[in-house]
Amino acid sequence: MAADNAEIAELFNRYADLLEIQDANPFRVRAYRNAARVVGASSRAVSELVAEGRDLDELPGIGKDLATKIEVIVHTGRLPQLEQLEKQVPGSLSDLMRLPGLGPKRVKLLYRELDIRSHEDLQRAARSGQLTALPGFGEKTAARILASLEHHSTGPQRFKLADAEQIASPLLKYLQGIHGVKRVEVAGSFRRRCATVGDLDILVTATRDSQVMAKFVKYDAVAEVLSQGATRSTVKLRNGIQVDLRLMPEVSYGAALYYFTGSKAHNIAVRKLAADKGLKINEYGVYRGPRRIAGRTEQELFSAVGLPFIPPELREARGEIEAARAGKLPALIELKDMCGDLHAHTNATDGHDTLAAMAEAARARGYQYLAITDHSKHLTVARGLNAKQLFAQIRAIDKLNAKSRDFRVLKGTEVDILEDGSLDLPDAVLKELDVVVAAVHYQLELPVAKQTSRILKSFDNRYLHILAHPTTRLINTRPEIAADMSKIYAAAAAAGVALEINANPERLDLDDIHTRAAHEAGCKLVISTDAHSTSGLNDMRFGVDQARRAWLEAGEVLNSLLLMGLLQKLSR
Ligand code: DGT
Ligand code: CA
Ligand code: CA
Repeated sequence: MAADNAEIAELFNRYADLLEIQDANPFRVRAYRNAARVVGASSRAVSELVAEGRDLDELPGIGKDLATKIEVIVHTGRLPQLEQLEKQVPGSLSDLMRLPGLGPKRVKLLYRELDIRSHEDLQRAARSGQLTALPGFGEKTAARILASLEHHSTGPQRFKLADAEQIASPLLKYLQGIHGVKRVEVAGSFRRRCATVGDLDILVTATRDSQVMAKFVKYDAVAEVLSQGATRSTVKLRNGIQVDLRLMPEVSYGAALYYFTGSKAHNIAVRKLAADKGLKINEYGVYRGPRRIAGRTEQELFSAVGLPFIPPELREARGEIEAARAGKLPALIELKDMCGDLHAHTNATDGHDTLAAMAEAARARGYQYLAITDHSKHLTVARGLNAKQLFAQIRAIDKLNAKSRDFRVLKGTEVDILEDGSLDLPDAVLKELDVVVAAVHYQLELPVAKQTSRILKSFDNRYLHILAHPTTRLINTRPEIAADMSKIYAAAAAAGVALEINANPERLDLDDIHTRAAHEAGCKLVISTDAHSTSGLNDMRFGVDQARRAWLEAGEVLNSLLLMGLLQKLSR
């Protein structure tokens, strides 16, 4: 099988990293970053487009030259230009670029001056105090680098859910295409929609003559076959993810799906409940003595133990079994309940698409509204807007809105929360906006007391509506800020400030646990994509997943309300 979207994107990103370290033309660097983003976000496997003979230059920002490179990667899994460049600069420098605080300039300096090529080299240099001898590297920087290296190396690598989806989808297609295969489904943490997954647990049913077990281990992306059997095999793919495949009899499919969806703690609790009724549950069914009384579907299994169907997202032994017994399971929010998005960027700052294109994409999704929330001036790397530029955008939005009746672009900002807790734009402009989203973007290492009071202080500004990505974590890359979240929830609830579930799959912030705590503390909540392009609006479903894991119902998320209801609830 050909290279998948994630592999193509990875090669382009690495190439862009090395070009940047070599001070290449910024436009060239941007073109490769854009290609990585477009391919990575594509809902279809680019290798299929190639196989169908489609013109890749239909993809936004992909010209002839990039299209050819993509084809080469699809066919060979390699980017020869990258290999060429790696003869001049070590490819591993690109891993260093992904550490927070290390850009191309610093990585180049580390390499030139101290011959640092890897995480290990860097850790050694930071520990021995060598780093502080370099210009621009103080004690603080060295400490931060050490902290992030440690964060990186803790525990086994888990895969972000969106990455796991990119990996799973061509594999599922491959399995479905095998003769005799009937059902194919991913269970485990993937089905529970956890923010990250450790491995993929796939279940299949098939006819007797199907070659599915033999063909699974022959999948092109398999790097290593860890075990192989008639009904169970485990492989490791090239990108490092492990995949378990189990072939189940049709009569046991529901029981197996249930068993391997987990979580383990949930399963144990339900097994105990069943035991009290004299029943035994395993991956083949529900048994009374030797007799199987259920197992073909999950519904059958739940009925047999006297429970209503419990959605996979709730199966964490966090009170769902008690709620199910009492008939009090929440009616979980769904993607189709969402009426709009409250956090999006345009090419006025660091977004890729125009205001009009973003609005049109939101309308095409069936939304009623989209808040444009470009960055404020303090965030210079994103070319944040000053008051004057924001007023200009406000006028542009008025003009756009004058042309449409059924859709409204909301005027907004993602304003920086400064170190003293004040906001980066004057009240005179904030009061002109429909949606003021505020966020912490720098000074992430403040001690708990300072960070907490900084955020609490920002709530004093009565124009602030929403606190964006409250913990600022980036999954697998940056830990949560040190802040007293329970104080923040209490203050937000009291002040009427809404908290954001940022749906970007790199963030998912608030996560499920924080969201549930915030909800219980009485906070208003929104789900927003933080889209930096029209395709970024598609990330909404990942935020909805986390909201479901937090037990939220439609109506409990402000942007599941129609425009008038939303504006009413947003107001403080
Ligand atoms: P992960 O892969 O770390 O993201 O988390 P899960 O929940 O997917 O865990 P995993 O892959 O170890 O197993 C999938 C499900 O299968 C798990 O939630 C419960 C079930 N399961 C697997 N092995 C066992 C076992 O030995 N005993 C029990 N009770 N359940 C198991
Ligand atoms: Ca798993
Ligand atoms: Ca597993």
